Amino acid sequence: MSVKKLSVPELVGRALEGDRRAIGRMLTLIERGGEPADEITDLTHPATKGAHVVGITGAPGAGKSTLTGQLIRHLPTLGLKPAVLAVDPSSPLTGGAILGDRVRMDDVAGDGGFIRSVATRGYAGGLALSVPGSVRAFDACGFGPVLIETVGVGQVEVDVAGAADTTVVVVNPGWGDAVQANKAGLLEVADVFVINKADRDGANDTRRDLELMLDLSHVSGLEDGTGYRPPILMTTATDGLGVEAMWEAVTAHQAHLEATSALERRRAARFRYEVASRLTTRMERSIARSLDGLTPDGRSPATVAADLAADLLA
Ligand SMILES: Nc1nc2c(ncn2[C@@H]2O[C@H](COP(=O)(O)OP(=O)(O)OP(=O)(O)O)[C@@H](O)[C@H]2O)c(=O)[nH]1
Ligand SMILES: [Mg+2]
Repeated sequence: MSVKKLSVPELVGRALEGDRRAIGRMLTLIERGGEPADEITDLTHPATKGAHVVGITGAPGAGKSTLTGQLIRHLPTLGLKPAVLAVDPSSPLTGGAILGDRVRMDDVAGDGGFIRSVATRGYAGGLALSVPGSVRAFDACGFGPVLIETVGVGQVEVDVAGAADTTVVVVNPGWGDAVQANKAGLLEVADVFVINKADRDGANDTRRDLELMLDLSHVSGLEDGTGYRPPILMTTATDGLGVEAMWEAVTAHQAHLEATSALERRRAARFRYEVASRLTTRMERSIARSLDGLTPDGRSPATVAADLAADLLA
């Protein structure tokens, strides 16, 4: 039977048993939002196991997908079952021409992992709900870590960085790249820096720039008073060089979070952010409904707004 014909509880039941088509369908419903997505949230929430969530972000073309592709190969050798959420990838995973679509991307993950790409277009604001929803679904289905690839610019980044336990910021060698990352606000969210394309000239200059900026700025880990300083790793993602060490740095950050109460704090903040996003969505819908067909009736706009607000919050 097609998974499309299943009720939401049946679908989630199958997904939790590991049925890949059911998982894919469940993710589609989460991305669409609305009542089925809320129902899935209620059903998957009790099954979560606290998977480590790792954001991989950086400028377009920095090599995020290539790095993610290497991790997808490396992590199963450590006994892990990774899932990837690629948010609006403009280039296919691993950067090669072989991976044109989702089905073939999924082949790369093999039976051990799962790769999902989400378009940001047409989902204005929706990512704030669909990203945590998808992460929760992967976690409930036994995947971990969950890797989220996203281009580090604008609101998408804000929504996604908030969803991760550990954020990896990918920069490239070359004059000014670290400065650009700083300008884009990426320094503050970085828990681990990766200078990818280390096969190119200037990797050591970039490392020096980053060290200098870390000395001068208030980066996330130093900020929380635990004395954590984001390490700087070098990788050549196309050859897989440095990828194991990069993962060790990510794991070390996770251990740091667990040893301090930082993990709990981050997850509590993430929970609040998701609740706030859900509240905003509900409020916006209610507001749209009460504005529908509203016409001037002699009362001032301030009075109309106050009266509507009283109704909405009643
Ligand atoms: N020389 C070199 N090229 C690399 C390396 N890693 C990635 N590339 C190449 O850089 C290009 C971009 O790589 P992607 O992995 O698609 O980069 P991305 O950050 O995912 O890009 P977007 O998703 O478009 O933002 C591809 O042509 C890769 O083959 C590396 O370590 N060295
Ligand atoms: Mg990419």
